[in-house]
Amino acid sequence: MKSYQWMLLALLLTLVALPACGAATTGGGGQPAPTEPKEAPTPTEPPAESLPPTEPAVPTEPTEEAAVPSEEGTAAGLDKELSVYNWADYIDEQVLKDYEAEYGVKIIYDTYASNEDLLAKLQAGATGYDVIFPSDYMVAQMIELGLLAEIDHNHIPNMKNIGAQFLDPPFDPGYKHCVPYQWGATGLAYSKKAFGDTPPDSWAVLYEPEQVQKWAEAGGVNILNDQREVIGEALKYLGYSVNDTDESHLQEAKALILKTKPYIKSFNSEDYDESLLVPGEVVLSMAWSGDAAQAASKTIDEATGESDWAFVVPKEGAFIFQDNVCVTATTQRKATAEHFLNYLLEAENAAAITNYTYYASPNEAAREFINEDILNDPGIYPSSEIMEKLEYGQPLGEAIFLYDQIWTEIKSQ
Ligand code: N2P
Repeated sequence: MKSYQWMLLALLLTLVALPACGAATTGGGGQPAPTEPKEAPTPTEPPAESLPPTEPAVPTEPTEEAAVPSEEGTAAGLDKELSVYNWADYIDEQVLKDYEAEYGVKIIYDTYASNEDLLAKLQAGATGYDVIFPSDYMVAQMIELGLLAEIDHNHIPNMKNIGAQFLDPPFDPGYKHCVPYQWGATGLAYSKKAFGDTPPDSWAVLYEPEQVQKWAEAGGVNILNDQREVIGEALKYLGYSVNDTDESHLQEAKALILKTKPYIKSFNSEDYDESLLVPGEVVLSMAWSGDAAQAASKTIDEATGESDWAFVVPKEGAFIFQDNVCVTATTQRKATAEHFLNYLLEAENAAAITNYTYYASPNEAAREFINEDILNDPGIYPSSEIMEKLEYGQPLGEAIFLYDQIWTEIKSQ
């Protein structure tokens, strides 16, 4: 482990050792903090299974057998609540409601805008979350920081639904801590009306000041509120890797972003499709593939069948991401969390999620339930030619501090 990671780990261990009442007040986004059921206060470290059985009245983690619901579909052995922390606008909430209704488990749901926000929340001592959805590089980083629990695949038989090419990712070999959720790419969402005959094909529309100024004046420009994305795509535009850690390259990227920033209307990665793209509050946005496709699907002109929004991966390339569902190291409801992961991997549920979010699914068995127009959309399932230009994020090591510093400067100027 590198020195900065030891520092983070030490900080984390100090924070998770704080009393549960403090930790229960860390909910984000103005939403209620996830709380433990009253009769089961959050134990502090070490985990419940290694504590001496001092208080028989306090329910401990359900046993393996008890976690499996009976054939009548009762929720025998499952916890009363499960705290789920996901990206904004990244699930069909009906799937959550169905789970609650079917198993009697109340889902406490909260959302975040970026991997870095998720990490910051956990490192600030939020021990109440059971299930989280980090991307590839963040899974690797969280494993190294001890933030994820190992899961028992005997409890997740629906892994059989996952395509073979997704089963052994480099960021979590053998998927010991997570299961795959959805994947996508980053690119440009643009208004077809505004761009007309000359659709964008390069990050230059966002990173060259005179170009972004033009689109700012034509109706507004949004970029994702995500440091890896904004810095990474600038690096890509400059011909470097999205994972570059060379300080001079990062300074070049920063200079580029600072020059274009005055023309950026908003940094929004949470509800930009719904609040900016669909109502035409902007004409151009850095966007994740599914969000762009969602906006496109919601702006189809009934008369022409044409949508207002289109999506393109710029010719310089961009991020590709594999998002995952993982169990936190601090969970006290691991069996329920695994049960929920397994539920998300049921073919119909995975399909319902993709049919709602418009992100690509690694779930092979779900394909037959996914809408044809989604399966055939090259913005959602890119061609092999586009795939070659996409690059997965990697953990940045010590360069994380430089990225943080650059991001703070960008956001504060
Ligand atoms: C959906 C969030 C997509 C997750 N709004 C990007 N990794």
